[in-house]
Amino acid sequence: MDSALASDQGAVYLPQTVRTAAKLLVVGHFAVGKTTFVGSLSEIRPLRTEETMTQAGALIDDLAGIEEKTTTTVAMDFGRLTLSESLVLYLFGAPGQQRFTRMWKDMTHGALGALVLADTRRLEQSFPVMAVLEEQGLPYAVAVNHFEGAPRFAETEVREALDLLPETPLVTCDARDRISSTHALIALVQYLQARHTR
Ligand SMILES: Nc1nc2c(ncn2[C@@H]2O[C@H](COP(=O)(O)OP(=O)(O)OP(=O)(O)O)[C@@H](O)[C@H]2O)c(=O)[nH]1
Ligand SMILES: [Mg+2]
Repeated sequence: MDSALASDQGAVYLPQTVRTAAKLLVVGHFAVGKTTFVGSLSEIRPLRTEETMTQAGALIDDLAGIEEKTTTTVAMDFGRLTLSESLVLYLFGAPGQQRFTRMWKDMTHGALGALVLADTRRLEQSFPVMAVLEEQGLPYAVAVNHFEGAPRFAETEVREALDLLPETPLVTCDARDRISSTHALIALVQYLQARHTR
């Protein structure tokens, strides 16, 4: 399936028809695929703040299953996606290491909502992330970023394991794939719109 996003018209500049700009966060625990997700979706060259991970972090950062990962986000990712003629999304990717939690708490200011990326191999690591969003009163949807070899669970099992409210959207995505990532983001946007109009 090919997409028909406004951004496909190829412009780096925003169309004059854009009336609404929304700030959305892409959050999740360490190495869940946030930078990959923002990079897949952004129509402009994404801003990244990757730094090489040091041996000092080896005991803290759990790299099981993602041994090829050598860098980590130390401030934020930033990207832009024009979703329709009138709506542009500004995507802010959070850093995943726990020592940066305070920093991304500040990133919630002015955001309309957040997409929480989760990994079925370490679902429990999503709890502190969702706790911050709840503390900040920021609505969120959850997208399971599927890694090869990661267990696949039924939606009800994941909902239960993450203790999600019935209204919280839960989708699956591949953060490396633009179309799949777009669908995950649309689930969040639709949820936010429904909350807004209710
Ligand atoms: N197989 C698979 N690999 C992925 C997927 N998404 C990301 N990766 C890989 O997983 C690793 C981690 O991705 P990042 O995008 O850096 O993760 P992050 O959440 O931004 O990491 P931190 O900023 O360090 O917390 C990279 O090597 C990606 O290539 C996915 O959907 N499937
Ligand atoms: Mg990152």
